[in-house]
Amino acid sequence: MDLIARIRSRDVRAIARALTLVENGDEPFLAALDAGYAHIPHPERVGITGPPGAGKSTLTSSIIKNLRRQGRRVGVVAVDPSSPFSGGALLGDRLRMTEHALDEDVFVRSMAARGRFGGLAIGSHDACDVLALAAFDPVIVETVGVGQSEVDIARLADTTVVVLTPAAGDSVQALKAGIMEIADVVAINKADREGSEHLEEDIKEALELRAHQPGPLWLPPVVRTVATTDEGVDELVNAIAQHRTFLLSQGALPEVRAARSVARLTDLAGEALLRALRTGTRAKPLFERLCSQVRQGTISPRAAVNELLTSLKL
Ligand SMILES: Nc1nc2c(ncn2[C@@H]2O[C@H](COP(=O)(O)OP(=O)(O)OP(=O)(O)O)[C@@H](O)[C@H]2O)c(=O)[nH]1
Ligand SMILES: [Mg+2]
Repeated sequence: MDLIARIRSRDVRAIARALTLVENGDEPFLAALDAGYAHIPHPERVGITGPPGAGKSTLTSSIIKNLRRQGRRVGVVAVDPSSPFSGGALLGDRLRMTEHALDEDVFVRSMAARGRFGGLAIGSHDACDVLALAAFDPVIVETVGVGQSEVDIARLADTTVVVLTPAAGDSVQALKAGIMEIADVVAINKADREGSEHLEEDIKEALELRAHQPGPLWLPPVVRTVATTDEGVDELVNAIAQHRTFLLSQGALPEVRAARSVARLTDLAGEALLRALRTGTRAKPLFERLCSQVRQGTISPRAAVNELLTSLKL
C-alpha cells in the first residue's frame, strides 16, 4: 500500500513518516499529496498562538482531553518558527502532551518551520493536510506568537485562539504587536496568578475597539483558564465552537478557505521564484550580478528588481 493510502487508513507510523517528509520538503511525497489534493478533507482548523511560555501546549493538552470526551479525533502540529532545528522547546511540547501518547485518536507532532519566505506557513499547511487525510478533526496548530508568525497562523486556521498570561508586560506586548487583531477567541491563561482580572479588562477594552470595524460583528470571547488544572477549558472549547457556528451562519467558511489557498499559492510562488533566482541556469548569473551591484551601492535594490523583471520577461 502506498504512503497516502496508509495515511488514509490512519496508520500512525505512516502519518509520522509523512510529517517527516513534509518537514524535509520531500518533493516526491509532496507531489503525491498534491495529486490527491481535491480529495483532502477539510477538518476544523484551530490555531493556538501567544507569547513564549504562555501555556499554549498545556492548554492544548487540556483542550484535547475535552474534545476526546466528545469522541473527536484530534491532530496537533506544534510549529517552532524561531528554530530551524528540532530543539529542547520542541521536545517540551511532546512531553507536555504525553498523557495522550497511547491514544490512537490523538496525534501530536512538533516540527521546525521551514524556509524563510512564507516561513511558518508552508510546511504547516502540508502537515495539516496530512492530518486531515488521516481523518483528524479538528486539526490544531500551535505556534509561538513572535513577529510574523501570528499573522501566518491566522491564515492557517479557521479560528485563532490567542493565549495571554497576567505576566508583566504581556498585555502591553499583545496590544502593541497587533496580536489582538487576529484573535477570534482570547484565553487568559495562568488565571491562578495575580493580575488576570486586570488583564481581562485591558483586553476587553482593546477588543471593543474592534467592534467599530466594518464587517459582520464577532466580538471575541475572553476566557480565563488554568491549563494545569483544566479550569475554564470547557468554556474555552465552547467559545471555539461558537466562533465556528458564527462562521457557518455567515457562510464564511468557503471564503476563509479560499483566501487560505490563495495565500498559500502566494507563499509558494514567492519561495519558488526565490529558489529559481538562486539556482536557475538563466536567472542565477543575472541575480548574482545584481546582488553584487547592490552590495557596492552602484544600483538601488528597487532598480535591481526592475531589471530582473525585465530581463526575465515577468
Ligand atoms: N500557574 C500556571 N502555570 C501554567 C499554566 N499553564 C501552563 N503553566 C506552566 O507554564 C509553563 C509553560 O507551559 P507551556 O504549555 O509549555 O507553554 P507554551 O506556551 O506551550 O510554551 P512555548 O511553546 O515554549 O512557547 C509550564 O511550566 C506549565 O506547567 C497555568 O494555567 N497556571
Ligand atoms: Mg508549546
